Amino acid sequence: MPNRNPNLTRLKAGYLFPEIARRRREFAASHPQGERVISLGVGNTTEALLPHICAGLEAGARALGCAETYSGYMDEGLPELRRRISKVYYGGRFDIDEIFISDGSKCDIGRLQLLFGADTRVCVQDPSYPVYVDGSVLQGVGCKEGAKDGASGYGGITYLPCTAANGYFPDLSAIGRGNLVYFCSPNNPTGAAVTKEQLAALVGRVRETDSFLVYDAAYSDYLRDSALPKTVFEAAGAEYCAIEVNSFSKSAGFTGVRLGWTAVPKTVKYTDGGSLNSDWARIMATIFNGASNIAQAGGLAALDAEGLREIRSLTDFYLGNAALIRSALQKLGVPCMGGFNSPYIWADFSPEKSWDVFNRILEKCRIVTTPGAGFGPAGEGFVRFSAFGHRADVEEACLRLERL
Ligand code: PGU
Repeated sequence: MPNRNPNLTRLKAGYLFPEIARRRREFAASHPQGERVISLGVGNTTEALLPHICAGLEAGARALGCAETYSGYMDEGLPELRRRISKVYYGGRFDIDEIFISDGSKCDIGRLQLLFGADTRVCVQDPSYPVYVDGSVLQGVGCKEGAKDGASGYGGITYLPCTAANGYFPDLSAIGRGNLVYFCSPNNPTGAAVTKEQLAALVGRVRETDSFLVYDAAYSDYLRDSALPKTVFEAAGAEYCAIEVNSFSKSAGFTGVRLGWTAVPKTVKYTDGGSLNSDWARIMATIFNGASNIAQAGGLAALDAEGLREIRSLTDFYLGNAALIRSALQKLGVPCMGGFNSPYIWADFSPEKSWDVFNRILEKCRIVTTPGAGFGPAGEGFVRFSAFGHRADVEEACLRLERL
């Protein structure tokens, strides 16, 4: 038998969201009677697809049943979809071969680690979406250094604390030479969204240190404050140091349909002048065979005028949920971040430990949340509330929170 990949051994615990699902099942099994559990845990969309976008998917499926319009492998994606993404999200600045269609941004985040070797030092916002760290550890990042300090972090990873004390924007001087920097705005889990000035400073620091920036804009369609940047490419010079991942999951409700993209400008180069774009094309051609053509037909519908109106109304709905959760927590005197420009509310219960708060909310209110410690050391003491839920469930959850 071959040996187990040692990087798997280095992962500290199970992936966060299945662990939460496991605890929820355990709780339900030991409490068969009483109120049902409401999930405000994983950020999973709950509302039905809106009609125009759904019709796009249906048309995509029907086209496969007809000899004239049947299609098979699609490699990098439908040219028209790539053109539309460039137009809608980037003002048309990218050629279609700079937009790579994928089966979702999580999958791209996992794959893109192949671009950079295990010797790369990775910087992440702390707290942040756990895939940046877990994906890096799986690729061997930090394997030479070993664990940082037991419970609170990994070697090879620089944690950039984002807390109330620094306005949820990190100290950029911690980014060193040739680092790979992950940055997510609006942020999961804190809900913090960068300003234009902060983004310019971030891109400036990344360039000054010859680093790379992977910008995760999965929640950009939740931005309502028009002064806030919707993409990293609004910052001057980002086209030389950044790539952007994005998704239809949280905008069009495609969490189960699976469709996303990565924008990789041809102007982003390695230190030796090699092109990231051609390496990304090589990796995608080798280990990915294209997103579903049905999903891509849905994506095309999502990005025409009617589809964009539907995206707006769906994201408005979830933002409405976020406002309800935020005000219920504020009534209880719990300090909160997020909930505006973001579907997540980041609630401060410190000094109580995150998993203790998670258990207390589950037991007293029968609501599932996500413990902040699962997003990084600086998340300890917090829990994240997701605004993805049916309105009646969110209203019921808000009433139950009064029991805390
Ligand atoms: N990027 C960020 C910042 C995310 O929060 C998520 C989903 C993704 C990417 C993945 O999007 P896809 O395009 O659908 O692949 N985060 C959710 C779901 C949990 C998970 O493990 O992906 C969350 O609850 O944080």
